[in-house]
Amino acid sequence: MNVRAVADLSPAERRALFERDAGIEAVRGDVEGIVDRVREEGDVAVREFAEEFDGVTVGNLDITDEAARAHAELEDADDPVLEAVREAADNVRAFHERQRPADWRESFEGRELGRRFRPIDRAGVYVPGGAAAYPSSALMGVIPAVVAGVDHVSVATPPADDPNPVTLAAIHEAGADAVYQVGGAQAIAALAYGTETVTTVEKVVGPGNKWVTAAKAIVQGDVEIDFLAGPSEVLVLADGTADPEYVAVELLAQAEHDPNASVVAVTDDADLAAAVADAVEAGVEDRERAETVRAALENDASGVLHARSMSEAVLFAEEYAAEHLSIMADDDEALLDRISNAGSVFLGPYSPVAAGDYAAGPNHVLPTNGGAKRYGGLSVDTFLRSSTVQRLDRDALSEISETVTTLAEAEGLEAHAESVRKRFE
Ligand code: HSO
Ligand code: ZN
Repeated sequence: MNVRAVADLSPAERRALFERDAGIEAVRGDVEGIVDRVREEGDVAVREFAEEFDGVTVGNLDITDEAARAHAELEDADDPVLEAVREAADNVRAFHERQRPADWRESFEGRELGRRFRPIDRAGVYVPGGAAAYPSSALMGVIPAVVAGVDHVSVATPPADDPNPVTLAAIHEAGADAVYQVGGAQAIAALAYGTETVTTVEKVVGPGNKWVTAAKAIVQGDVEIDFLAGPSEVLVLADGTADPEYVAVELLAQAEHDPNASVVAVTDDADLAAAVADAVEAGVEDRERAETVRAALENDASGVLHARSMSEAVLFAEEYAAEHLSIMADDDEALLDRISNAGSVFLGPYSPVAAGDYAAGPNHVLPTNGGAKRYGGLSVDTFLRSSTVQRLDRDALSEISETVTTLAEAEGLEAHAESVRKRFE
């Protein structure tokens, strides 16, 4: 990796860094065809796509009992991976329980006003399988829905001849009510529109590849979705006090997710920048997923950048709006004060992104592609909706009656005005 100066980035280089996208346009046409077929033909289409794309002949699409069995088997074997799943689940649950908003009622001069939060009835969580089987994503998708009080949480995960028992066990541990073996765009369509086997849901969430993401873009509107998530990203904001090895391992870690992952370090210290670039280079070769890592590092949206000041570095970070922002600097809290655009922030040398990816508690389903400028990651709120409540007594209505009737008449809505006056005849 060579070091580039933020100030010298060309417009094209800036665009590559700041205008990342999930790459769904290239597959949108194909995905539309898949979604339509599932919508029209239900289980038959889902089975055909499983043969075609996953190379699996599926029997029953509903594998809820298999997930429970996988969990029980790991439990019987005292498998340490199940123990890790449980510990991670406990931390994620505890963090999300703190997010449950309380209903409130307050009196504003006789107007009693309030807000109440209710979970949606049914949520669908996509859990990737195949090459990127992530039991951790099962926890991150299902637990907030369960904590929110969603009545029926279903999970779709790709079919396999030998399904990953840890993923199934994590889905069960997280508390899913139904598990279906269906993957890709067809899974999103099945959750959105329902099939003979798959129950329709109000909201579909969870990360996936570009086919999954394109399907979410297509069904959006007919059902709610969380957001369109692209490949993983990390931005490390560091000053001269940071350990270059720690910065480098953050870049290498998220780079192993995807050849299209974006990994960036930005610092005001030229020596640190050079040391990070060297440490990244030194760290690639002996990696198991060296090819993926190498591709991600060579991505136009990745790099080691030298800023003229920490202020310039902060401005860069704000514009980048990273999924994960790691701050390794002397006064990290002062830098954090100046940051608004980040999916999740990791402060200090002992908060690697991997801690949050698995077990610290916060969610790892986060906005990518600059989405952090507009919304936050998965949370309990994702599965709630709110209603407002109002009760006015006679005096309170009288107090605002003039305002209401004046505005109603200004809008030409005479019956609105009358509905208020009637109360005082
Ligand atoms: N870093 C990913 C989540 C993940 N990491 C799952 C490991 N497993 C989200 O961008
Ligand atoms: Zn990760």
